[in-house]
Amino acid sequence: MNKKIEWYHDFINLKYKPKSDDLKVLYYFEPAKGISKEDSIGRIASESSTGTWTTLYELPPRMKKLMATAYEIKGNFVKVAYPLDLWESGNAPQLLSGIAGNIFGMKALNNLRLLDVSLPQSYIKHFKGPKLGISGLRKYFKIYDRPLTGAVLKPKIGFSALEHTRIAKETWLGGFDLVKDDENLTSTKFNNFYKRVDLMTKMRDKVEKETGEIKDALLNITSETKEMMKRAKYLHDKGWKYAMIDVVVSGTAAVQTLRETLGDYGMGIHAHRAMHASFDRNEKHGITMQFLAKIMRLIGVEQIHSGTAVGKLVGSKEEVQSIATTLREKNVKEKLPYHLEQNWHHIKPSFPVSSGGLHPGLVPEELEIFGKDLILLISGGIHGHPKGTRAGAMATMQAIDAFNKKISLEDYSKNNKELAQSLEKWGRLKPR
Ligand code: CAP
Ligand code: MG
Repeated sequence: MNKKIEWYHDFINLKYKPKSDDLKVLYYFEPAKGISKEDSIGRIASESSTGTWTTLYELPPRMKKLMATAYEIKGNFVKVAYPLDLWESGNAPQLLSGIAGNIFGMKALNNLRLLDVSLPQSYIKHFKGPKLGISGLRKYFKIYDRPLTGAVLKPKIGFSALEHTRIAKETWLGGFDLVKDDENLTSTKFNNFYKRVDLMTKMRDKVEKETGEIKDALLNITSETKEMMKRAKYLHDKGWKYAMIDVVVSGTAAVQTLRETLGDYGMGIHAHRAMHASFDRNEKHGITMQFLAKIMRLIGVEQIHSGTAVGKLVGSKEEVQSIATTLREKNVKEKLPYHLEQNWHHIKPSFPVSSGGLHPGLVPEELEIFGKDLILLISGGIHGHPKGTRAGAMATMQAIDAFNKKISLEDYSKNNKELAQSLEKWGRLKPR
């Protein structure tokens, strides 16, 4: 019985120096009881590349060159290098099926977390990245000195298309740039997508004329892929700059397809991340939000929800800042355990989106965390303003002004009554 039945250890070589066109992945791992570190690491590298659970009768010579190599182990962290030839050009789902696939379910591992991937130029050159990028969007809106602002209608779903449009008008007239659909609002009996777009288009034109400002909306096209393409065209025909997609539930393949479609129209994607917390919330297992953000920037969304640190949903300050770094910077330096180095080459930056439980009193802290290159979504926090949506949006814009002028909200609110009313209701509350 001393015949070799496994070849997992063939996937470990601590002397290996990754090649410049290798893909490198950082994992956190915890072996199951009775399994050594080497046995679990070998399984990670094997199952995510060319391996199987046992030795085989024959292997073509090519196989050696395609195997992944675990090359650095520090405590419970391991780095694995993957040869470029293992990967199909421009195929995001295939990458996930490998480095984020079966390995999460292996019995030999109690926990496994994919923290980050470092992608070589030879891999990213097959992806387009964002169509417009932060500077393209700023140029479109002619806004350079503050975050772009927006609000989701609340409650989430239930308004008719007409009611929806009336609230949108108030949001825009309060000074916001964007009005956003909620993640579970698509096209329903009581609020048909096409009707909503028709009414919103008329209202946008009216408000733009009245204010002289550029107004847009994040209308949710999430659906079966061909229907998404149809909805994208409809938005383009009506002159919208964005389409919104729930990117996790739609999947990377659909997002890639829509990046092509929308890119041809000169439009950008707003990426909502509904369902992300099912795989990124457990700190020991699953996939980080930062990794998801990286894949989405690669495919080419203009902006993606990144958490707030101070609002109602999970995500620490370090975590949201690491997501923002991945999305916005050209040359990311390694910062363990958050991210590996990444040179983005031709790929433009994307905006982080902060949303969830925000209100004007939290604006200074949020801008301190993210800086101004941000999409700031304040929803319940404007529609719940004591004087209504328009006053809530005004209070938010006043809070941004105060921050930019380095004046405290309390002082600024002396001459800005909407901000004063907002502070009276919520103060600096951090909702849970
Ligand atoms: C925010 C929101 C967003 C979440 C998404 C909601 O509403 O519309 O979907 O912010 O979370 O439904 O909760 P409020 P994240 O501003 O009224 O809380 O950005 O973390 O992905
Ligand atoms: Mg929502």
